[in-house]
Amino acid sequence: MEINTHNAEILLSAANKSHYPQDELPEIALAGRSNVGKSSFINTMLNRKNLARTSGKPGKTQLLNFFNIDDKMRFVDVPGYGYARVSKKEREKWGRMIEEYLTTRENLRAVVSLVDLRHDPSADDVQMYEFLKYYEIPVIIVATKADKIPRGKWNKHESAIKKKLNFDPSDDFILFSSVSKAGMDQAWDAIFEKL
Ligand SMILES: Nc1nc2c(ncn2[C@@H]2O[C@H](COP(=O)(O)OP(=O)(O)OP(=O)(O)O)[C@@H](O)[C@H]2O)c(=O)[nH]1
Ligand SMILES: [Mg+2]
Repeated sequence: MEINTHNAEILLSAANKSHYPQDELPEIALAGRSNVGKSSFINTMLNRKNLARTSGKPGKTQLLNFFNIDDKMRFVDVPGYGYARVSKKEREKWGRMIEEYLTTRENLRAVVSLVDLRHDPSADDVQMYEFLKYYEIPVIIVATKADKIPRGKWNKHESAIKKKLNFDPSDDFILFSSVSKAGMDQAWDAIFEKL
């Protein structure tokens, strides 16, 4: 399939199923802790500065944001988890929204699950990975902010993350940076493979 990845636009934002696009286009969802770099990942992959809005302020993305890519596929930016300053009620609302999408969406082909290369995965990161494995949703782990770690230490950090996640070696694991664009081609290869 030929996809012009530069031909991208925000399509719509949805809080629940009734607002999802109604067609058969394959979707790749982005999951990860608030501030891990999901929106930056989308911008980098699509070669755009601020298509998916990013900020230093965590909790910026609050709905499911669907991005149309060349009328052939979509990215779905999912609000981050683990942001401390949200109420229990908001957390529950978030949980229902993301669970509904991940467990019922037939268009979903894979989840790009982002973790921060600098740190051990959080309990929420581990839970997300276990959730995706449980529902047999194909997962691509992207360890982001690799530019903040010297290359000589990448392996050590990768091993620590894999261990903590109980990583399944049949899944993809990609070291990524939105600053240097390291891992971008590999990430596209992994995504195209899932479509
Ligand atoms: N150095 C570096 N900074 C990054 C990278 N990716 C993201 N950032 C920065 O991290 C901060 C958060 O990035 P976002 O892309 O907004 O994170 P998010 O996961 O979409 O956050 P929420 O929408 O709150 O869930 C921003 O200041 C980004 O510039 C990266 O690869 N390297
Ligand atoms: Mg975001």
